[in-house]
Amino acid sequence: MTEAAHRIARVSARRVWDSRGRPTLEAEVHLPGGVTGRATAPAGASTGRAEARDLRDGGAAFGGYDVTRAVRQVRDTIAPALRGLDVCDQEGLDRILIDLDGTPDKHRLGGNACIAVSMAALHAAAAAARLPLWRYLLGGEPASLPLPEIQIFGGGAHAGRRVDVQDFMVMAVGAGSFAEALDWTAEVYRAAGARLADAGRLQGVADEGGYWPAFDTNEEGLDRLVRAIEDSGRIPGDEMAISLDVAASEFYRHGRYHLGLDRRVVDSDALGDLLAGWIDRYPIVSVEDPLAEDDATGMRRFTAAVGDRVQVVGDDYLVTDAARVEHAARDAACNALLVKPNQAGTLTETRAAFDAARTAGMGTIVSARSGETEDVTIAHLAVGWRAGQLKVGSFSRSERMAKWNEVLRIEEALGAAAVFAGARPLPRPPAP
Ligand code: 2PG
Ligand code: MG
Repeated sequence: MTEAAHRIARVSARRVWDSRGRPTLEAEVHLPGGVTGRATAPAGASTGRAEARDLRDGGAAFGGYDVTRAVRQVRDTIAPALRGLDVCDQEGLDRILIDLDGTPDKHRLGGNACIAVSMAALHAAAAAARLPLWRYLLGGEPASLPLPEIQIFGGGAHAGRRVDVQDFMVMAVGAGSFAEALDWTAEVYRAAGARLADAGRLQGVADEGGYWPAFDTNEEGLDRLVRAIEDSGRIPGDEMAISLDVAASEFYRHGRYHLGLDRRVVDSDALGDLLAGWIDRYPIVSVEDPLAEDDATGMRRFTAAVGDRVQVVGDDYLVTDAARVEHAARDAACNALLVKPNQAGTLTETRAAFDAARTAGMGTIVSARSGETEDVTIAHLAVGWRAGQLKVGSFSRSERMAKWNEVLRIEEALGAAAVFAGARPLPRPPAP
């Protein structure tokens, strides 16, 4: 492959539709000889305030979510700037996007335009090297398959605030392979649905495919998870553990936490105590955004109280930002990073946050957004960057299953070389 074959010939963008039926931006990077990379921007619902901003049209059409302005930015501003550049120089390309945008939150070009182009360029570079993306990223390093974190019940902003906790998830900490982790989760998902149906409470699914949380209290979600794990024939804790995304910024107002379902307004310490009580009583191994993005004291206190036993994940709190990760590591405000490329806006910045977490000894969880498409880039990033975990939503709806299925294919391609991270990335691996 000659140098010329790596020079970007054309960058294009179009509007496609995401899993919520909203417009989103898809970018393509074309190289000479028909080699192409393509990627689609995902979109969050419970977004951190310091995330990269999507560029949306506003107005009446499609609820204001249209992306024609972002598509135009790719066509008129980004494409001419990238033409002729070496597609393998991801950092150089991303630097141009950052400089062209010139704002701290990428609102001029749009975080959606930037991340789609950044990921499309990576796909094109891998295609030019004639390698699957995960293998291109590994660059000869041994692969590691992430422990999946899979939602069973959806809540919070993904279920009309029906319950306060956003994600009730399971992690197959006792599974021996990625494929086995999915087998076990499929049975838990089925068992949870069967119980809800028996109780006359099966009311469809939330945004990420987890069952709609027709619960009387937040804690009922935990009870139902444990029963579903047992019904599926797995041992709660040893084989199948629980993980929560509290997404607490969503119900934090004026320094207090408003638990709508439980009809309680609590302060930071009380919410921390409530969650610590759940950790004592249920086989919970991971809690994401236990306190709000502005509640650094609460995050520090919570991590000091339970961080030796459970993973405390920063999502809204860290927004995939290297400086924030370094700060949180110094403060011991959490011990794991949720890695969402569109929070950063380019892959280079995403990777910087990832590396900062790894250097600080923090866990790494590559994550999808609640608004997704069939794009499977994050499955490749998780394997290619050797992340400890992968969070994609539930075990239904094809925008979710596309990612799980992609990792299955990678595991199969690795054959005997496949090493599964299992529970190793977690602070307290359960006894075998
Ligand atoms: C999260 C994500 C995925 P959203 O909070 O971790 O569950 O949700 O994409 O809406 O931010
Ligand atoms: Mg989250």
